[in-house]
Amino acid sequence: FFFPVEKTLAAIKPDAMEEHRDEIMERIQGAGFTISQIKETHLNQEMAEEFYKEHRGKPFFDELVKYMCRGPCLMMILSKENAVQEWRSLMGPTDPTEAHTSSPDSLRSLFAKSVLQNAVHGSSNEKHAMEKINFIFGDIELERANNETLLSDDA
Ligand code: DGI
Repeated sequence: FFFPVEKTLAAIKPDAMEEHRDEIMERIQGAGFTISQIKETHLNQEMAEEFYKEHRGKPFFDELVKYMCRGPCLMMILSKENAVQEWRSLMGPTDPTEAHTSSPDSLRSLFAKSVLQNAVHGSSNEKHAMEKINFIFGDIELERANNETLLSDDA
């Protein structure tokens, strides 16, 4: 059988980066994800607003943006069969109090401090995954395309 590999965008949020980065990375690899791309990104306000544009206008939007800009995030493209859903279940529910009861082994149960400071991010569907991968890693794809153009120009 052939199982198509899916990609999702995952992020370790600034406070968790400082406190739990290595442990979170070990759990990601232990769960069978391939880390296809990885980089540290310190979002500025404009980027964080774009990253979470679906939540613009909600009461927690401003504090969410501020939290995401507090320091660098670790941005990753994770690959696996059914990666979007698999990464969501490894993260656990948005609110850690819910995570503690429904999925005690999840990353948010283990590492989130509150519903806002919840340690990790993951795209909620394949469309968002594509959009956020392009937003965060688009420059890498562009670089590659430019290099290929340069190479074929040389030939
Ligand atoms: O996809 P999730 O990160 O699990 O959750 P989401 O897309 O609904 O919300 C995005 C982020 O916004 C979430 O990780 C933390 C924050 N957030 C969501 N709901 C609340 C919230 N922050 C506060 N303070 N209160 C909320 O009800």
